[in-house]
Amino acid sequence: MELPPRDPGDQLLPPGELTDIRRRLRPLAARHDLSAVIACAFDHRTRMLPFFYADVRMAPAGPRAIGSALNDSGLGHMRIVLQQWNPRFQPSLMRLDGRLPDLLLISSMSLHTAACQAMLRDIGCVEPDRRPLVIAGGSLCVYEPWEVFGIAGADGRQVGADVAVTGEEYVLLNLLELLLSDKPPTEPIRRTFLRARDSGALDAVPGLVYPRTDSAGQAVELVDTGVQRLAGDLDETPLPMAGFAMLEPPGRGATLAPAPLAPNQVRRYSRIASLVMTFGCRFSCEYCPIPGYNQHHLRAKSAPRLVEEFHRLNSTYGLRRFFGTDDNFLSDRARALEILEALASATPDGNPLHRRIRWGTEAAVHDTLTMREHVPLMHRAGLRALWLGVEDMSGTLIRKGQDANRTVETFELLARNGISPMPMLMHHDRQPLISRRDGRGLLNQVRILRKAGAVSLQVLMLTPSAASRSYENTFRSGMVYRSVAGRPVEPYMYDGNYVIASSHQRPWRKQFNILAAYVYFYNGLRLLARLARTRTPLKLKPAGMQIIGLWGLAYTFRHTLGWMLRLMFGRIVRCDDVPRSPLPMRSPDGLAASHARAWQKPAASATPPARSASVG
Ligand code: B12
Ligand code: SF4
Repeated sequence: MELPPRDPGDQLLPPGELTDIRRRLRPLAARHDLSAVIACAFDHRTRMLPFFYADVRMAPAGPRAIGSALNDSGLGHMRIVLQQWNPRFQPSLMRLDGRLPDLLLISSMSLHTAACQAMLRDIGCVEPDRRPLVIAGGSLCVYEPWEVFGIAGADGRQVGADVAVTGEEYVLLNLLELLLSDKPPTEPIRRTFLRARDSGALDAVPGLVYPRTDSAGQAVELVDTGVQRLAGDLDETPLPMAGFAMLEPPGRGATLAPAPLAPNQVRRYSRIASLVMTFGCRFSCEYCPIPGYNQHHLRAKSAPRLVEEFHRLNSTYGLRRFFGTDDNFLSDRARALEILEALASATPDGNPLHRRIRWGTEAAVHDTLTMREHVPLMHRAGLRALWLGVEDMSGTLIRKGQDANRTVETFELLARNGISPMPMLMHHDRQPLISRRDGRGLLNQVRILRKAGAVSLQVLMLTPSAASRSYENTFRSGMVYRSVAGRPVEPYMYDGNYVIASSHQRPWRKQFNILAAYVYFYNGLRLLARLARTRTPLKLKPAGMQIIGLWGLAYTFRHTLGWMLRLMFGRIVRCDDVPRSPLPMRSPDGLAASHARAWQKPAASATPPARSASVG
């Protein structure tokens, strides 16, 4: 089931409200000398193709957006710690200006649940009176907020976040405004929070999940204040520059360095800068939670605002390579054209912007083809790579107005115009490795795409995605594995690289097929061929991607080969139920919680069932 939308007319924030709350917060924050650390959870076991390189060489936009929003609202001392760069970071040991910060904000994707929970366990060791207010957020909390509560701590007691934000910047600012309006200057903010929580004041802030605790401080149930209101006009979000100025320098230490990464060092570690341009997609694939998350709205920044962001990030930090965090950049054709034209013609400080920036993003094949006459404009705007959701060209899996011919046409068109086409394929039970009669086979399709100009390759196994329409049925059908050869399926394995949901008689062959596709695409011979053919509009890019691909392939083998052997020889135990919150969840009125799985009744029981480390 998708996340439930708010009532029509109440899905977007009133225009100007996000700007207003930022203004309202500044004088409030000035009265309190608050400090904050934002930690981004990252499970290093996920390092492999097809995200190898981008996973650690692109400082994620979520924690940076939160840092920029807090900075803009007047919070003074802040640091952003990326576990991608600081794998040994321990929140309990962090000190900012010689003291534990007032706020610990943890950002996590579902894939990195184990790393997120480890940080929560660690900060849970600090005595409650000294502990920072712990706020969790990011897509883990949007889709499965219960994962940050009721975690078994070192001494057997439950630990967890104080509150989960199931939405974007505005929800956090809304919470802070509530707390700071009521906080005496000398009171620790966590104490203010606990007072607000126990008085029911948090219920007025949509987009939170918080635990109700017993006298021993143990969570007995979760209260869900509902789905967030979305910022409809993304120009109202704070500019993203500040987020880069507070990054913790990479290192092996458990604590914080005395100063953040110097501005002239940012580009060295974050080779790519992700940038929010648009949100949402006009399609509605049943395995994708994105349209539901956006309550079926398409949201965007204006063209002048994007010109300003690209320019300021380039001039402040020397950043040159960008990645638009779009779900489907070309969903809104008119808006996309406006942005492209502005980027192609912008001359801030007198020099053409497009000469200094290169960017890539995601789009659908169909939408790209309907804009075929604008592909040269895309190139003039600095666009150099387009990740395209090809899925399965035969249409067996999904139809989004694309077929093999249209896909090939799109790839050739982009490649001719110097834009690298980057295919994203989805492998599934019904797709063979090779097909002699038609083009259904995985390798057949990789071959066609390679010939049409594909520069990189992404092949992911169709894997259930929380809050997508097909999620529950995939579990109920018995396809999803709980464990294989005694090894539990953990959250970090839900990335599409592991075969963890299949009805195939020999699922190891699916795992083998993915590896085979990568070996077919990334190999020494192909690298040599690409090096010999650099006089194309794509120049050295295909060869460069071969090198990154070969490097990532070694990691992919290391991580998934053992899993393939388990699938081959081990016993597969399947999930017999859908993962759900072990703690009862309810809305403030005692009705069904918006972020609980749809059929999950608000339970009366005050005793949470025991947690299990495995999924399912
Ligand atoms: C860019 C991107 C990537 C990049 C990330 C690179 C990087 N280092 O940044 C790459 C290509 C590597 C990638 C890979 C994957 N991705 Co990805 N990716 C995205 C994408 C398109 C944009 C992310 C982004 O920067 N958004 C912009 C920022 C500003 O938004 P945000 O992160 O959501 O943060 C906002 C809120 O969540 C909140 N917030 C965030 N953190 C915090 C913390 C606190 C304390 C608070 C209060 C609030 C808060 O405030 C922020 C500002 O509004 C999103 C979809 C989307 N449009 O968001 C998917 C998305 C994050 N990816 C997703 C997935 C599943 C993956 C993969 C597993 C591949 C796959 N199977 O699809 C891999 C995992 C790789 C890995 N090892 O981590 C899912 C995550 C779902 C989940 N339940 O966690 C998303 C949401 C897409 C989806 N299916 O819905 N991805
Ligand atoms: S086209 Fe992509 S982003 Fe849009 S709904 Fe389908 S999978 Fe999601």
